[in-house]
Amino acid sequence: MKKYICIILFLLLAATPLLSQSAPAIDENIPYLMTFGGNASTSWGDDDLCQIFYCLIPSSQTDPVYIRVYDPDTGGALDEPKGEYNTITNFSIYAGKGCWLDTAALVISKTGNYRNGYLSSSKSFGFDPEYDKKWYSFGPFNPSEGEYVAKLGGRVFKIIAQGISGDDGNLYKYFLSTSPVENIAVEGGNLFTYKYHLRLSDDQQHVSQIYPFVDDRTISIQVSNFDWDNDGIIRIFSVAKNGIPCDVSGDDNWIIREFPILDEEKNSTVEIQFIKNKSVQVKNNNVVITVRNQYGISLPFYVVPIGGRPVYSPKIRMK
Ligand SMILES: [Ca+2]
Ligand SMILES: [Ca+2]
Ligand SMILES: [Ca+2]
Ligand SMILES: [Ca+2]
Repeated sequence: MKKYICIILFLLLAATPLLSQSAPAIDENIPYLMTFGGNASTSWGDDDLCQIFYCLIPSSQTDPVYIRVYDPDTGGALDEPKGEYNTITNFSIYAGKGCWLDTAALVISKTGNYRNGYLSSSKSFGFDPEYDKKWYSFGPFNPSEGEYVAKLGGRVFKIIAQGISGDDGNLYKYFLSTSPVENIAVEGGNLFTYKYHLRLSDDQQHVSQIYPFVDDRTISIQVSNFDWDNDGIIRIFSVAKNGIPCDVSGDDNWIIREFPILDEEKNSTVEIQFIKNKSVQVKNNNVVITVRNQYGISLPFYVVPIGGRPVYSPKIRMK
């Protein structure tokens, strides 16, 4: 009997990470997502004033889901002012055919119709104490409204956060929930993006990480980072890479570095780790990260890493 209790406990513990469906996820250890107002300067860390995330709902989920946004306003707590707060951010949820498949988010530049699919729900937020440090819930959404993507095993909704006007930084988080009033994870659900706009911690001991998935067509990856402000180190981990350093950008520029991908790394998750500068404190550091394959197609970052975090194997690297 004891043995079975142990097995059940193990299964419960093993299942726990699958339920961390916030973006950023707890395991990523990133404080907030960020999007600046439509008139902001890119030197504040947001290269295109727009962030596109996707929610993956497994086919097993038939009950409605909600996409919840924490602190959607720009003002009060958490956010980053430039002068007076005057920023409007629009959050829009897209569903239906084309919302994932034909998206321009697959390439790094924000060209083409990245708003493909049909607009299911939309709301703009400005300086609004009603939503300061509070959750706003979009939905309910019937999972069948999402675009069916066979290779992802489920249906996809898209959420676009776009800076409309103003010049301040909006910090926020997402949660994919089965409830409109609390965060209850969708079993087997996930969130992913092709271009991660994020805020690093002010804590110099802080380490964050994100998890691009490398598919079987990839023979090399280009890791790009924007406006890193020389804040510490970026390292790459995988089954074959044990913390290889990646060059970092300074103020208001992109740095692109290429790394080969071995056969053993195909169809697996890579970890990109952000280690804060321990000698100089860089505060309010907003950065943008993309990873592209040799065709220039952006790879997805999943908040719940596919297959779990990579574990480095010295034998693979030796070969
Ligand atoms: Ca302002
Ligand atoms: Ca706020
Ligand atoms: Ca905010
Ligand atoms: Ca920055």
